[in-house]
Formats: sequence, C-alpha cells, structure tokens
Amino acid sequence: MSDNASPFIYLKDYAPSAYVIDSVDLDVTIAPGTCRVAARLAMAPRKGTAPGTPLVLDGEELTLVSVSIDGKALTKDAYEASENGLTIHTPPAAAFVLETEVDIEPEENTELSGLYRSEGIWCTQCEAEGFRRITYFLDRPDVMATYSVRITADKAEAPVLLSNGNPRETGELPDGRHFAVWDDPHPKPAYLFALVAGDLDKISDSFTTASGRTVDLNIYTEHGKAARADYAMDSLKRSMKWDEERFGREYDLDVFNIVAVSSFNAGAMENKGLNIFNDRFILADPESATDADYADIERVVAHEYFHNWTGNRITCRDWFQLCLKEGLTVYRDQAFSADMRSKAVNRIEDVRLLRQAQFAEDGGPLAHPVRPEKFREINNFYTATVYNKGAEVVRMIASLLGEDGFRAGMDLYFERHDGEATTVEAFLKSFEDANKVSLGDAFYRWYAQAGTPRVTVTDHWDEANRRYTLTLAQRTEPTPGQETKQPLKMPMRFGLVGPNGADMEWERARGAVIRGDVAEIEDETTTLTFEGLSARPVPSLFRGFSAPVTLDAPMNADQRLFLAGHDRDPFNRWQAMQDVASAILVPAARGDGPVDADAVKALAGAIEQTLRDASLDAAFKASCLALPTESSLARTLARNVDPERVHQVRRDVLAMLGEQLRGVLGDLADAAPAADAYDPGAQQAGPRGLRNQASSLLAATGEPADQDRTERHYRDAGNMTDRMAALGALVASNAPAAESCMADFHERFCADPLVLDKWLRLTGATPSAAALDRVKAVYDSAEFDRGNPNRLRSLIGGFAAGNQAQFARADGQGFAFVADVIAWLDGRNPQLASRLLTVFSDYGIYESSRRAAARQTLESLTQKGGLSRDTNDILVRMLGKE
Ligand code: B3K
Ligand code: ZN
Repeated sequence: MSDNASPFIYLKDYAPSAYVIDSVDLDVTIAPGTCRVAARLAMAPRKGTAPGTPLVLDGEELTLVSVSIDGKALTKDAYEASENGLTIHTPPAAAFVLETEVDIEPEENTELSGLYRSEGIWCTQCEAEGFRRITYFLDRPDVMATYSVRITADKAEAPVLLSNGNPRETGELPDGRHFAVWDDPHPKPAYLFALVAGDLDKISDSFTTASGRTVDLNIYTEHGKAARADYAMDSLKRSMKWDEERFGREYDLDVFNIVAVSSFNAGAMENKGLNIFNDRFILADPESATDADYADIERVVAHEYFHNWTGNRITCRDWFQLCLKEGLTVYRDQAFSADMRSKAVNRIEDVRLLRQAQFAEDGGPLAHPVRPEKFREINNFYTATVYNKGAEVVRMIASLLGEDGFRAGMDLYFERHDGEATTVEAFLKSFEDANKVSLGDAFYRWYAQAGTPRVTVTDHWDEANRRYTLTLAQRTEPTPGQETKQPLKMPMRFGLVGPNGADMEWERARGAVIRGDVAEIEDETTTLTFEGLSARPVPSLFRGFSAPVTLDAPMNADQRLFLAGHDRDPFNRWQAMQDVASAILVPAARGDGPVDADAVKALAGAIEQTLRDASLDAAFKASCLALPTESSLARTLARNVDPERVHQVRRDVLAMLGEQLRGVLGDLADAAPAADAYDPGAQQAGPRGLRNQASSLLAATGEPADQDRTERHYRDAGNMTDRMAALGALVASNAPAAESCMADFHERFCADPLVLDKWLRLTGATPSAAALDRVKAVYDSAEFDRGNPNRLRSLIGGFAAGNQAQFARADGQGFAFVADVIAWLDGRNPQLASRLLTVFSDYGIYESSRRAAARQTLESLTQKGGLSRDTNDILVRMLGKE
C-alpha cells in the first residue's frame, strides 16, 4: 500500500451495528453563519450486544455543544468527541434516548456534502456519508429510523422550509422567525435525509395514485426559474403512472417535493419525499435546452422517483451493495425512457454510453466488480460499472427469465424485502424463488468479477449435411487484483439470417439451452449446432446487446453490410454499420496506411440505403450517421495510441462520407424545420436530429457552401437544439464562422449559467492547438465561477474528456493544466476533484511519450501531498501502487 493511502474497508468484514436507532427527532436552527442541530435519538442495544459496549457514532466537522442520555448531561469522562465522531463509553444496557447539540457552518461547506448553501439556499446532500456532517449518528445504510424534523429560520430569508415525509405543522415565532415540522413515517437510512430552507419559487400539481391517494407535487427553483420546471413536472407525473403500470408500485406519502439547486456534486438525489436536484436536470425551455437535455431531465426525474421503491423502501445493507439500488434503478429508468421514446434508439444510446464509460473503466486501472469487495472511499464507487453495468446485469436476468418471470421476481423482491436494508443475494434469490430456477454461480459471478468478457466466435457450414455450427469462446482479461477469471453465464439473443434477409428456421439445435431467440451461454467454450438449415446463414449475435461483452464475430465487410441492410434487430443493424466503420478507422488510426477509400464507399452505400428506407425512423437514421467516437477507437487500438492521429483519421472519414453522401444529406439538411411549436418529444426530436446530423456531416467536408448552410442553421435557429447542433458542427469542423458564432452565442447567453455551460464545453472541445490557451483564459477570467461544479465540469470536462487530442497534447501541457485544477479543487471539494481526476484513467493506452508525460503529472500530484482520501485513492489505483 502506498504511504498516503487510507486503509481499505472490506465487504467480508460486514457486521451489524451494536446499537439500533428507532426514531430521530431533529431540531435544526437555520441562521446565517452557524446553524444549531439538536438531535434526539431513541436507541437500543441490538439483540446480542454485550452490556456496556461502547457506542461509536460518526461525526465530522461538528462542534459539540451538549450531550445527554435519558435527560442527564454526560460528564466529560463519559464520552469522547474526535475528528471522526463521538464515543459514549458505557451506554445503558436497555433502550435509551441520546440527545446531542452541535453547531455546523453550512457556508464554509465547500465539499457540498452535509448541509451547505447554494446561492443562498440551505440544502443537503447526505449520500453516501454526509449526514455525519450534520449530527452525530450511526451513518450507515442498515440503520433505519423514522424521522421528525423541526426547522426554524428567519421568515424573510427562508420562507420555504422542507424536509422528508409529510408536513405536520408550521407556525410563526418572535423576531420574524418561523418554523415547520415534517414527519417521515417510513423508516429510512440517514443518507436519505434532506432539508431545504430558502426563498424559492415553485410550480405545483397533483397526482392521484391507482388506489386513490392524492399526492401534492411541487418543484422548487431559484427565483425566476420556476417556469422552466414544467417538463420536469410532466416527467414526474408520467414516471409515477408508469411505475404503477409496469411494476405495480404506488407512491406512499401525501407530498412529493423536488428542489433544484445550482451547486450540486451529483446529478440529483432521491431523498425520501424530497428529491434535491442539480438544476440542469430540472430546468428547460426551448430557447435554453436541447432535445437531449429534455431527454436527460425525463430520465433523471424518473430515476430519482423510481428510487422510492428501489433504494428507499428497500435499501442497501451496506455500501458494497450500491448496485442493488443503482443498477436496478438505471434498468428501470432505461425501460421507462424506452417506453416514452424509440426503443431501438434508446438502446443504442445506452450501449454507446456503456462502451464509452464502462468498458473504459473495465479495461483500465480503476476496473472493479459491479459489487466491489473493498473500497477506501465509497464516493469513488458511484461509477459506470456500478450503475450501467449493474443495469446490464439486471437486463440479463430479464432476458434469461423472460418479461413475466422478471416481473414475478420483482414482485417477490418487493414483497419480501419492503422496509429492509438488503443484499444482492436477496435480490437474486427473489428471481430464483419466483421462477423456481437457479441463476447459477456463473451468473452470480457478474457481480464479483471485473472486466469486460470478449466473446470470440467462429462458424462452420457443412453444406452436405445442411448443418451450421457456431463456436463461442469467452475470455476476460485480468484486472487489478483479479488475475484469473472464470466464465460467465449470459443470454445471447440471436437469429440466423438467411439470404433473403429473413431469420431462418432450424430443425434441431444443440449445444446450449435455447428458449425462443435466447441461448444461454455459460462455458468457456460453447458449440451451438443447428441442423436442417436451407442455406448458409449470416449470424446476428447478441441482438439488442443482450450481454455486456465485446464481440469478435466471424464476418467480413460484405456480411456486415448485409446485416446492416436486413437484420430485423435494429440494434444489430446499427452495430453492423459501426463495425464496418471501425474496420475502416482502426487500421488507419493505428498508422497502418491510408484510409481504404473503397471501403468508405461501401459504407456510404449502406448508410444511403438506410437513409432512404421509409420504414426506419429518423432518430435511428441519425444514429447511423454517427461514427464511433475517438475514445472508443482509442480503446480498440488499446496501446500506443496517438490521439491526434485518431482524431485526424476520424475527421477524414467523416469528410469522405459527407462527400459520398452529399446528395441525400443535402436533401435532409435543407429540409425546413418543423413548423409546429417546439415539442421535445420523439416525434419532433427525431427529424430535428437527422437534419442536424446531416448538416453536420456535410460541414465536416470543409466545403464553404456546406459550412454556410450550417452557419445559416445557427443564425436562423428557432430553438436551442438546432442552434447548438449547428454551433457544434461549426466548431468541430473548424469552420471560418465558428469563432464569430461562438462569440455570438456567448453574448446571447452568458447570463444564463446552464446555457453558458454549453459554451464552456464547446470551448474545451475546440479541435485545435489553441484549445488549451482558450480554456486557461476562461478559467482565469473574473466571470468564471470555479466554485460551481457544473461550470467546472463543463469547461474542464469538455476539454479533458471531450478533446482527447488536445488534453493529451504531446508536450504534456494539457495534462499539467488539468492536474493543477484538480490540486486546487481537492482542497475545496474532494468528491468533485477525484471524479475529475478519472479523466486520466486511460493514460496507459497512449504512445510512450504521452504515457510518460501523464504518469509524470500524476506522480507530481501525488508528491504534492496533503491530498484528500478521495483523490489519493484514485491516484494510487491509477498509478498501480496498491
Ligand atoms: N444516489 C444519488 C447519487 C449520490 C452520489 C453520492 N456521491 C443519485 C442517484 O443515483 O440517483
Ligand atoms: Zn440512482
């Protein structure tokens, strides 16, 4: 272990707490400067706890004012307060009431964990371990209690006082102060506690549940912004309805409140009855938000709402089980969005994200299982692996059991574990028991084994016997701390596509369990034999991306292009085109010679056929126009990557495609935008996306006439979607108009922080050697608000994650700048700093001089010392110094 890394906490060491907390009464006095928190905890030793066992409460950044048990103040020798908490040496042997009073300083709280102030609004973020920064507590998810919270504040400064649960009482107090009391009858862990006090606007609505309960819905925002919360409200109502219909889950309180704040580390937080959101996932109107922003709002509002059952009513026993609530809830929000929009396109987007973020994680130094076995800092495990691969594992259960079997398992899970803090094993057991099957060790392994399996397929056609054989071999490369890997059980949805493009029937199949169109693959090598086929098929494997694997399929470009034109599975049609594009891009990006122009022509032909196919929807066509990203190409190359060459090759191919497809793209790009009033729904968003994608591909050719069209689109845009798409295309193609349009955009929108973020991101993503200097100039400018996580993420993330070639400049200056930002940020907000640091995690794939420069930068960051536990943990793992 490296010198400055903190110790690991292990899953295998889990033990219940020695004491339980049944109910919590908080009395929070809100005031500028210091706030006072008085807590009254009804506690008892857990059954089996030896009398007199010390009570060890968590606590950070708290100033202890008083402590008493059963109404008697404790003498100094009866307890010890430290940096990490409060120990009561000899608590009573039976139920008792512990009362503490502490002072906290929310305005000094730049970590944005616990109680802090965002633009004057007092708000909280307690997951994972923020509640201990509000009061002394057993701050762990398996300690569940009912809460009653009284808040007092100055009425002018904080007219709105909110906490979890139902409102019980409000009233006036002397000196212009007032109070509110909230009761939450549902036992919950402390990480779901929330409190908000401030001067806020709101919009209100209501929802009547299936059993007739009327729920008041409110979305609170900063002043002047409430009108932009309508779409979030609409999304919330649709989510509530969908969860009733699809999972039989009703809401369980009289009110559901959402508060949008502008300083927030995460996207949002599912606190019981009082969700707190990063305002970028609430606020939207056609002039300030894109179609993608609207879709994100719908998804995140749904996600947090769905947590009410998967996360809140049933929570995690310990933080190792994080995927139990996150993977499952991502699966649920994906299913919701798919129902609201285009299933095929949503699946493509989900998989793009998985590959971009999670495959990268799985293939690098930060690889960890969906359920980690150890951690130093839990906040570093809110990862794509836990969330997105976690969702894929749930999706595989649905594929293996079928929709009805899946629903039966979910029903049993809710029935058995409502009100509990439970485990992944309990979750899986519910599916097994409801379906009277065993998922098997090879399936459970998805939770414990890190790394993306590679499935390599070979095939054989025996013409004489009309027999087709597919051999699938799975292999997972070692990951840090896991040298040897074992095979996993996975559902392979598939079809054998015949010469006419339709799926073929077979007379007999053997080699694995096959139910419908799903084969269960679980051994290291599986040989599937199909008898009685009328002709040699083209295999369409892992349809819908039925397992999170990398597939090496035995196909040449012609076969892929055939699938691209015919596969009845839209995901694999798209995938086939991506594979053809990768086969063109990867060798050139590796430096193996120029781009194969004939292959580009063939790809263009397939794209054209797709674009002209009236049976396909516009959003799907737009997805087919997008080439694999630079980072996914870099990952395919895996080592000695020159990011500038990757960038250039991809750009060249975009330009070639634009030239080849000029006719059809021109028609699409010149189409008049929808005449109807803007609507963010798929009906309008699909055609908008296709028109913009077409115009952008044409701009990539560098032809002045094409770039002029894009500039016109920018200037004439009637909504932010069209405006941003055009601006992005101008910047990406270094069009002469890019500069003046960027200046125009800044001028128009710099007063609106969420729109400014879009400009910051594009500034970072400028594909030119000037990008770094521009980013530095913005970062150093007086108007740039470094203290706001969204601003910093946009500018620095736009550069480091959105501009590989410039971040990984050969002179190392890109790395050095970002490391300096992280060093500064770490002193203020470690969670954000360590998250930002993960932009370095791919450094091992670069060619040697960039790799050395990145490593040197990380080493010097380490040597600075005094870094947070969060940042140190990531550094140690990235440098392989465990
Ligand atoms: N559960 C929160 C994430 C909290 C992040 C803590 N570092 C949001 C979500 O996943 O719904
Ligand atoms: Zn979540």
